[in-house]
Amino acid sequence: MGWQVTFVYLPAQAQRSSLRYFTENWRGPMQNLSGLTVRTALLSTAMLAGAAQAAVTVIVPGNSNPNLAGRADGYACCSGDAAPTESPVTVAGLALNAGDVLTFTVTGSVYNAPGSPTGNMGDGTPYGDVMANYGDGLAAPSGLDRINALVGVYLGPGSPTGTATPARLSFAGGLAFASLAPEVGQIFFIGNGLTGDTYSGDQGGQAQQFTVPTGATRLILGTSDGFGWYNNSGAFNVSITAVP
Ligand SMILES: [Ca+2]
Ligand SMILES: [Ca+2]
Repeated sequence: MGWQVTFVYLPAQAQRSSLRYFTENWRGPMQNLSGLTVRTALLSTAMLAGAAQAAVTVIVPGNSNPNLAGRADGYACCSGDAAPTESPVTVAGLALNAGDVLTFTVTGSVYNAPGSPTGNMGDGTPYGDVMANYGDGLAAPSGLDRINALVGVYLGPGSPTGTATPARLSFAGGLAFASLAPEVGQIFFIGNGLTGDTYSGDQGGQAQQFTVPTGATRLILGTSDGFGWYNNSGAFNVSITAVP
């Protein structure tokens, strides 16, 4: 099922009575009518739906600790952090369906201490396997050699606290993946959302695709650090788009 949209470029003499000219000369798409160029374009309903689907934008402060995703107020973690003060940011206004694919546009920088952010933007800075696995229903990524990067986690409606911790998602294979399909409760690297690496000064590349898992009702965003998010500085500006 599709929609047909026709773009007609009329010569000057036809503009005076363009509708009449059009109806009298129309014989179908892709015709050249006495110098008239008639072009047609087919837009699928899916494309129209996608065009109508605006990106959702959120601010993610540097002190957003992903280990506090979905935790009740007062839950403490990670040497000095507690909900809600260091809680990560729940993306509002984004309907999640299993199998949906999200892409991210990220600007800004964060820093794992007070002061000026490093300027490495979403992909952060190499720092060894920085994210400790605090568990309790949320699994830190393993082999993620980046501090001060944007990370996310999908959750269902309930708190992860007291539930089984899923396996850690490994990033030992690198950060230039084309797509990623995390499970609920697996904290994952997003970076700047592109295959390029802002640490290397590369702000280009392809948009990386993040699949929404079964059971996810919330997307929650934070930053990568090892402990003590409370004194972190800077912020990311993140736009999330569902690929039609
Ligand atoms: Ca810190
Ligand atoms: Ca990147």
